[in-house]
Amino acid sequence: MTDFPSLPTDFVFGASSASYQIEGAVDEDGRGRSVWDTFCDVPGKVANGDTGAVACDHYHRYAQDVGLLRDLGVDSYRFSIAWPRILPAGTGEVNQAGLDFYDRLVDELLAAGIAPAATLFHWDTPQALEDAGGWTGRDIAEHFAAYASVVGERLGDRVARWMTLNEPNVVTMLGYALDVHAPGRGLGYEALPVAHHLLLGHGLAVQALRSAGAHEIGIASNHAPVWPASDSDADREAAQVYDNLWNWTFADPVLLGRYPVEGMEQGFPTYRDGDLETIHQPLDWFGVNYYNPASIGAPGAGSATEELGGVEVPAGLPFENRPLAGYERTDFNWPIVPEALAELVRTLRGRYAAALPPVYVTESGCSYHDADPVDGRVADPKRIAYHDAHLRALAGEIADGADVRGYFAWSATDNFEWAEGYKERFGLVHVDYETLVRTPKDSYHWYRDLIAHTRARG
Ligand code: GCO
Repeated sequence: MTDFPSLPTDFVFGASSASYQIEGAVDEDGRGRSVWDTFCDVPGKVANGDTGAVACDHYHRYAQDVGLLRDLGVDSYRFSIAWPRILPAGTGEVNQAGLDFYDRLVDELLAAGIAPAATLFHWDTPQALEDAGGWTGRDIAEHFAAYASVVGERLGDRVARWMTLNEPNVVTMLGYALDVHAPGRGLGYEALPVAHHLLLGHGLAVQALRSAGAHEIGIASNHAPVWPASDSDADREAAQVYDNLWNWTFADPVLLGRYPVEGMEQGFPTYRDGDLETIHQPLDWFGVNYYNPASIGAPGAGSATEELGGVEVPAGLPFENRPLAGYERTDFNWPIVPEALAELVRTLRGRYAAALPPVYVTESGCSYHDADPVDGRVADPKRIAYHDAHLRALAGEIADGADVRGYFAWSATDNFEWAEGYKERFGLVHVDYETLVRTPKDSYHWYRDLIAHTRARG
């Protein structure tokens, strides 16, 4: 195959994962409970009653998984560190056995020639902290920074890239405003201070990581280009509100030191002068998680709950999700719109200009309900087409001068897809959840060839 997307020869190819989605071993070596353990125990919260108790058993099979990544040829592997493995109660006593696990993982990656890229928080808040209010309180930001110091001191010499938070917008909206993800608080608009505490945690954690000697610090920010459902003023206004909420409430404070709506911070009961300066730390890079755009209209037509995975959206919101017609969809029913990734890159360049550090796509991917392996093979041509199209979209923007330096496919292996359980499969590698056998899919071989081909041009 020679018709690969044409990317710079030093482009960083990666693959992504997250602790709770792959590790399992939830009761081992002193790990504390996380909000996801608790959430999974509540009947009806996760499809099929699935939990992360075993997941891909990566905790025990990490060496095999690193071997698969080495053979894939990725430059970098993005994983997350489980806070409750490091500080079982979220604060206080450090669990050395938890640190030891990530120490081994990092060394294994380095020995395989893969640059470790670590996320400090990919949603597994220690349950003890949630019991004390979780991200609705301001104190957790300080606890998060203390955790960042512990990890930074232990791994800062070897981790090549850091991310503080993964998708603070999803935590705020799906975990605290709605009841779709842990901790499932359903607070509606009352959840907004959560955004501020997460962002404050980000700023303090950047400072903590830097003091611990860590380099290359960023964040993984989820973005969905927002498309007004029509040209009407009402739809355009609704889209603007949604865009500010979903995209810019989380990125503007980080990159510009202000909220997208003037004075918004005054609505947060815990806001203190100086917080925005703390949040606005210089970053070495900016990570973008992209899956699809959102079509938004004025309320009244009835929210397209299929766009939200069947989520019941509370009445009284000033916007509504509408179906995005005319696009092919994944088996997860997500529209496939690679041109919106290009649009997102252009929007970020326009909005942030010189304040935008180099961009990495820290996640993009698709779920297909792949058939079980036959003779050691999983044919997944649609996953190849997805990554191919999204990488081509990036190549076009790079040719236009965008400083996009890498792409981390979500995900390295199939894994626990949160409220959807194991039904949704995003991996380049198939996992049989009965036997835990890993089988590289055709998309894995395609990605390996693309990486090798890109290097060979250099
Ligand atoms: C994310 C997610 C991943 C999901 C992926 C697919 O950061 O969005 O955290 O954990 O599995 O996005 O939904």
